[in-house]
Amino acid sequence: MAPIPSVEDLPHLANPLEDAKRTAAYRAVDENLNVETHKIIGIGSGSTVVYVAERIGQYLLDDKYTKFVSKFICIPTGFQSRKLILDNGLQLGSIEQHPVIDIAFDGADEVDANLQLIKGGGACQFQEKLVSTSSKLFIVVADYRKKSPHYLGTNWKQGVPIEVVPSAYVRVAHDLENLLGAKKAVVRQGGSAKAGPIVTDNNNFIIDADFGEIEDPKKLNIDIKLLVGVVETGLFIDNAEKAYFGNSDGSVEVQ
Ligand code: ABF
Repeated sequence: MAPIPSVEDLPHLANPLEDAKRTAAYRAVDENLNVETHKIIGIGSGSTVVYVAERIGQYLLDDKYTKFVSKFICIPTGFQSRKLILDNGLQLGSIEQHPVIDIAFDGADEVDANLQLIKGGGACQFQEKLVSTSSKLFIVVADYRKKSPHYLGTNWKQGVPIEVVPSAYVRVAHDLENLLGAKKAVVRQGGSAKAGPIVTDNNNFIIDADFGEIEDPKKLNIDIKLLVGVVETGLFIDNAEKAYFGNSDGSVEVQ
């Protein structure tokens, strides 16, 4: 079996952005996954976490780690995540069987200076928050575009994703704009105009609410959660332990 290639020895990928994502993800796994003590692993959604699953799969191919890694049980955050786990030869488990997770890795849409996150651009934020908040250790993996030196909402302009009960989406949009001051709150549509609103894995709708720059995401998260019809927000507050940002020059910043 081949030893695990070190990140530095890997040939660069043709696309520098993919290279940045892979470097961040590989470093995050190598520096945080303890193959002897971590057994239950949360695997998130998005394009960067693809490289997390790939890296963990590489541990399976190295004699030194095989007996540990073969015991890993990976908890998905949605259909794409389930496929990632299976495609990399890892064991698939469920959050019902394993409500306490040892370590979880996931992407983010934006990370502020206090490690507060906006997630849910991919419409999986309920499952993602269920996994990340069930995990003793939650590590974010992202490329340099996701790091915001200031407030949430500085770089991510698509708004805060909010999962809502379908019958309440008009009421929630109204309350977001009229009670919480959102500039606009729009239900997320499917690929074509005829498709209608997208439906999440939990059969709910997503509203994207534009609050501009968010100075107090902790308070906003609570205010949104209190609205009737809201299932979950894409504001992940005091949840991430660390964030790994891959840069286009191959370096990685750890926050
Ligand atoms: C997921 O990662 C979502 O929360 C988020 O929208 C997505 C972004 O990830 P990437 O930039 O890696 O595609 O967890």
